[in-house]
Amino acid sequence: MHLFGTHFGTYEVVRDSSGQAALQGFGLDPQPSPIGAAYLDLKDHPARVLHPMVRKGWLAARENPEGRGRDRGRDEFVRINWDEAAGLVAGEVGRVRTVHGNAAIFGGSYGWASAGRFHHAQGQLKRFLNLAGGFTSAVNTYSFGAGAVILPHVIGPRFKFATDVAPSWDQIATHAKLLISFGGFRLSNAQVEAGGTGQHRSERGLAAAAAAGVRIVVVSPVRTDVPDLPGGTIDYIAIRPNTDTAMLLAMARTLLAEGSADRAFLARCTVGLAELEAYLAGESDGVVKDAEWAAEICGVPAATIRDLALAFASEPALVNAAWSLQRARFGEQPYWAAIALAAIAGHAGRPGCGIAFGLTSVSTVGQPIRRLRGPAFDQGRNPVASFIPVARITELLSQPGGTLDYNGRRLVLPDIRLVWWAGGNPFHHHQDLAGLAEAWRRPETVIANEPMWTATARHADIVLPASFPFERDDIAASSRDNWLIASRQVCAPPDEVLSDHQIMARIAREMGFEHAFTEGREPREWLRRMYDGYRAAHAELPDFEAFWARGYAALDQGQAAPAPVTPLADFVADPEGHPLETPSGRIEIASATIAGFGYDDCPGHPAWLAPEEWLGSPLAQRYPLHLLSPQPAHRLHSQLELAGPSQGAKRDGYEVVLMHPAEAIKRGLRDGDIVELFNDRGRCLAALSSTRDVEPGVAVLPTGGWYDPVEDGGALPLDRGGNPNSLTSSMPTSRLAQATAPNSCLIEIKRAGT
Ligand SMILES: Nc1nc2c(c(=O)[nH]1)N[C@H]1C(S)=C(S)[C@@H](COP(=O)(O)OP(=O)(O)OC[C@H]3O[C@@H](n4cnc5c(=O)[nH]c(N)nc54)[C@H](O)[C@@H]3O)O[C@H]1N2
Ligand SMILES: Nc1nc2c(c(=O)[nH]1)N[C@H]1C(S)=C(S)[C@@H](COP(=O)(O)OP(=O)(O)OC[C@H]3O[C@@H](n4cnc5c(=O)[nH]c(N)nc54)[C@H](O)[C@@H]3O)O[C@H]1N2
Ligand SMILES: [Mo]
Repeated sequence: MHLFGTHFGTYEVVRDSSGQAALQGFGLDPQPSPIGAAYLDLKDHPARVLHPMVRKGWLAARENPEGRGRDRGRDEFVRINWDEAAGLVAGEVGRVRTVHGNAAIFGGSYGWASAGRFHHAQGQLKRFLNLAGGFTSAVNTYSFGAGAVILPHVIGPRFKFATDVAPSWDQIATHAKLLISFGGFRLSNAQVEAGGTGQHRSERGLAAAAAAGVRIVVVSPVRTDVPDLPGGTIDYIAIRPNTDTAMLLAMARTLLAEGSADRAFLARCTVGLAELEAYLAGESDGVVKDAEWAAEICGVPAATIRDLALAFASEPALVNAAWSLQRARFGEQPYWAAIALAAIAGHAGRPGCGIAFGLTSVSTVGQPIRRLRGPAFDQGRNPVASFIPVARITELLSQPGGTLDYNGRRLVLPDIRLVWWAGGNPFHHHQDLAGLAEAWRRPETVIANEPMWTATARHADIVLPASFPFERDDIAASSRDNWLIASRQVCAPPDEVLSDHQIMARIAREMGFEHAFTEGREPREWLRRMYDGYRAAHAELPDFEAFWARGYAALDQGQAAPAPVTPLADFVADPEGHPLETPSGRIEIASATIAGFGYDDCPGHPAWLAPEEWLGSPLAQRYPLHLLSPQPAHRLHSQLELAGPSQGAKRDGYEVVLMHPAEAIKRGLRDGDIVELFNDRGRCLAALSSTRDVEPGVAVLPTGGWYDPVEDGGALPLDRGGNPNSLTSSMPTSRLAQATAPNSCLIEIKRAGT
């Protein structure tokens, strides 16, 4: 079977009588996504990068690195050939490492690139840079940056990733009676998994739980986070954005104060209850964190909070929080508070109960699949120790020699002279893009491997044309999915377009280490080697030839039912025999380690801290709308933005912002108006959809619109592409995780051109 693996899942390649290829959903996938089928729309798109290109101003200042970045992002490019490109790039890498040292090269290069594990752009770049002496790197993700730092403190490093925390859907359907989800279930997100999937099963898992009689309650500022499910109803509770921690704490306080806490469980499995209980009782600040207190903050009636808390404690129950909650200021807190609540109710570690983070945020959370180590391409070892938490890129570029607190350490920021990005789009994904653009002009050279003229490519000096995933052979796989896909080339790339592997090999040749980079292997041999390495741990898999001919392989296929998953079960059954990997060996409701860091933005137990930007802050007088920027339903971040589904979802060519009709009327706006969203950081355009799906005071603009700033005489540039990061703040979640916090952002909206 001829298959193509993408982050949206797997597609069958079909051809018409003239040989023209098209993609259709994989026959074994019960619910293929229509979005990934549009990949081939990009094949001949005019926005493709077809040749190596170099920025004019950079070339003119070639001999003088100082100030060379001044016009970066505003300049024109000229075409060069691959020999020239390889010479320029090798020359710069050589110069920078000799003059400034390898730490002056930033190769953190965050981004989703392709689902294929061999041609994954970052892996290729990092292997190359490691062989060249190393680079300053980045840790953690934009997706789960706060979660991945707080969870190891609270439940141990084994539970750093959301896929390892959630009970499986089958267990939830069988054992839970109540599922409360903060941030709900935005099902369009479950189409996606890094590395792809053979079978989409999340929506079915949720529907089966509802059909089995699990009562589901969604707490969210957006009604569409309640999906339409055949055979089940889901209750909706409207909440003010960023106030979930207050509600969770008030639920905890209710149980503790009203005799509904599972004290025996708490004594056996947790530490730190006394600190949290004292805080909730107001011993330190005189404020009792009860339901009435939270109601003022969240806009949820006190009786609703109290009733939900008591229901949660009285039956087998599970609390879920979407990943979006931790992509907000103090995003560590709602996760910590949710764990505390599940522990206070005594649910943690019980089958189908306890906690989950991101059921439906991506497709693998809640899947009953054993943890796998996907086939991996060897990146080598990075001898350079300097790194940033990934979302501190603006600080890194603008504050050489500065320091950054992070998870109990103090990092010193190196002086970055060369930035190389492959497979990511920081001018889509980072917050406060005007701030990034300014910091981005400081380095002497920026190189980008890109298939398309994205905003990042336009902000580079040397642009190297990379092939699309459908233009090469690869193996698509994800570490929490049982499918391996033989992702085979659909068509050849244009003449001067190379895969990232070929690009890096070409430059390695120029620098004299091509053989170390390729080890003399052709890509097909690399695929075989990766597959064989994986098969060594999974002997039931067929050999490479059989896998390649068949098009896929699936572990655990043919079993009557995949093994159910109940995280923390061993621990709860025997806390002494199976301690957690936390300092106490137990669930840390309060953490002496975190308290010891002395961070006022992340105290030693879960706490309500008011963000600088939320509907209750003074700034809301001037900017009275809370902007949320969820994941786009019709594309993957900025990828596929120019393909059919994403273009079709626009109105009059603009991204669509959602706002409540009462807010539209207040501003004299009507559905379909082209509006300007603005605050002190930026301005962008979108078409207004006036809808009761969002609560008053909230505006929703998905991510991924291509950043396209123009100078129109206003104080700040105007982004015509409707990228919410023209407005968001790059303030971190806290000093603990230093993670991204785009969901704490206040704005105002007015008719465009007024
Ligand atoms: N406001 C706001 N901002 C956010 C978020 C939010 O919730 N709100 N979410 C954040 C999150 S969770 C994430 S994960 C990030 C995502 O941010 P990114 O991962 O940076 O977004 P993508 O658009 O997937 O960028 C991938 C880039 O790789 C290119 N590419 C694709 N295939 C290849 C290849 O084979 N080779 C090369 N060289 N390039 C390739 C694509 O053209 C694209 O430009 O965004 C973050 N930004
Ligand atoms: N189609 C598609 N799917 C994707 C992606 C994509 O680009 N396209 N990206 C993937 C990636 S990289 C990631 S990390 C995941 C992200 O998965 P999530 O982080 O879970 O997704 P979001 O869409 O950002 O947010 C989900 C919902 O949270 C709600 N929400 C936001 N803020 C708050 C709040 O303060 N309180 C409450 N109660 N609710 C809130 C919003 O209404 C939103 O609909 O999605 C993945 N799935
Ligand atoms: Mo993400």
